[in-house]
Amino acid sequence: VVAERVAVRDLVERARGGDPRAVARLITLVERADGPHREVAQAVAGCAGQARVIGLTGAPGVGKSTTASSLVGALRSRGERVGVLAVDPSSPFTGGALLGDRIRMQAHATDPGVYVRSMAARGHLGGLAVAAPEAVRVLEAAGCDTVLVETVGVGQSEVEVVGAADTVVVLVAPGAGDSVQVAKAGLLEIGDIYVVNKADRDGADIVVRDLRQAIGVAAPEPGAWARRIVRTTATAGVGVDELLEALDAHAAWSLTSGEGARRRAARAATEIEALAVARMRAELEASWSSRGHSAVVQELAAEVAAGTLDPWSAVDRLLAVKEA
Ligand SMILES: Nc1nc2c(ncn2[C@@H]2O[C@H](COP(=O)(O)OP(=O)(O)OP(=O)(O)O)[C@@H](O)[C@H]2O)c(=O)[nH]1
Ligand SMILES: [Mg+2]
Repeated sequence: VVAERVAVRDLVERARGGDPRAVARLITLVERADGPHREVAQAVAGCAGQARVIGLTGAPGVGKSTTASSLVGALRSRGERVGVLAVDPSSPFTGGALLGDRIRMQAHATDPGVYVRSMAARGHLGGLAVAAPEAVRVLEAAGCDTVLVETVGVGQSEVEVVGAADTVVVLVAPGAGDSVQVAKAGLLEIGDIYVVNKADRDGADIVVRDLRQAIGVAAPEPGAWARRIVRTTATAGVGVDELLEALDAHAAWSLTSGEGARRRAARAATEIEALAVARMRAELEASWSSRGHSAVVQELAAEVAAGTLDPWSAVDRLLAVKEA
């Protein structure tokens, strides 16, 4: 453990100095969560809140990675250091997303001011709700001014991960079913900025009109953030300046309104709760397995299946076994 602590401190030091391999190694430690991840957490805790975290979400293929890549370009020309996390909650592997993102991020592949990384859940305690913000802190420790978090897909856990960002960007594009998907996934509630990408295609106007209607941009409450809709053609870099301007406006509003601080606290609360529940579950399972609980579960299950016991009472008995 002592050796690991020293190694972690050394890694964090190298990450601070901008060594991309050290950053990659630290994120792997965070992601796997079976080594000195607590040392990593302690070492980078002080860096919390140093970067602005921008979440990008939307249906598969809508243009998140392409948009992220052009944003990276714009932020780099301001001299910022940028991190990109592509998060795939549904996959245990850092697989498919990575390949496409590597291609789309190729323009930045040799830029030492850009870190691109894919992450999957991989059985982390508390899942990506814990691992993703920890990885963000690693990137903050590495001196990133902005971290872009892109999720693959639009399921519940994606919304959770991206919803924890300082600014949430929801992307839509002309194409059948897309606005339906957005509405279904609850993305109409979480977006601070809506990007209608692929504006070079037919139907972009209709998407803008539908969105405007759906999110009611016309009438924000006094002092509230007026949600914006930005059109982009990410492949050509068109609209990226407007997107960046909207992002800056939201960052400024977050600061003056106190919403930024509120979100960060909420994000930390989510992390703590996810970790606590995961730890309790692990402790419970460990205690059960040491008491042969699977036999007890099987007995109870037989009774529930036979209709001689209800599942609530079965749990009462199961927990009584644990506490006994
Ligand atoms: N015509 C057009 N095509 C675009 C635009 N933006 C992205 N694309 C294309 O759409 C495809 C998907 O783009 P990505 O950026 O990978 O989309 P994504 O949302 O990251 O996709 P996943 O990560 O797989 O969910 C690629 O072939 C892009 O070249 C655009 O503005 N116009
Ligand atoms: Mg992508």
